[in-house]
Amino acid sequence: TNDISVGTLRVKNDGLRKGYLMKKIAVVMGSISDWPTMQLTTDLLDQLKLPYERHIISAHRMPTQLQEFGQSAQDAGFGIIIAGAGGAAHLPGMLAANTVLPVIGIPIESHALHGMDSLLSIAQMPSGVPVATMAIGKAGAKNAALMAAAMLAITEPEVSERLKAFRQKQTQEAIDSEQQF
Ligand code: RP5
Repeated sequence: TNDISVGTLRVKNDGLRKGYLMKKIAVVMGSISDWPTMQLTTDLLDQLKLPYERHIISAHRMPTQLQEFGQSAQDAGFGIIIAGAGGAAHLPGMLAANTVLPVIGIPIESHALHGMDSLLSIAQMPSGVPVATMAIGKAGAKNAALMAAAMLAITEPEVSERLKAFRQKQTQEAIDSEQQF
């Protein structure tokens, strides 16, 4: 069946992986004021040993740079874009409009509307250009890293193992928390 061929192919590829370059993740934010949230994404990417670059690109203050980044992202070796923005958050959607790479959106928790504005701006993409939207704020920032890892894990067995170890540790910590309760 197809499943068996895919499994066999993965095993064979494992033997040929030396020197293979894993796709990078682009972590893009609309402003340096988003960094305290977006740092939770890069902390997890560090923990999972995933290659990434971080960039500040404002959709409304740097529209030309946004377009250039989106259009060159695939050739630059990126496989996934994680984009965080707040308010009328156009960054994830406009990056997605300029590339076919998967874009994971993080709605930053804004002051005025507590991130509901960011969430709706990112999640409610009209059909044709999707953005995989995470939760508002810190949970979304962490889950974006885990979602990117899960995407890479489709073809990267080591990443899959690291994700499984992360889940096991998390489960153990939840079990242990009862002892300290
Ligand atoms: C968005 O506007 C940014 O993503 C940020 O969340 C929000 C406010 O930006 P600053 O005015 O703090 O630079 O573009």
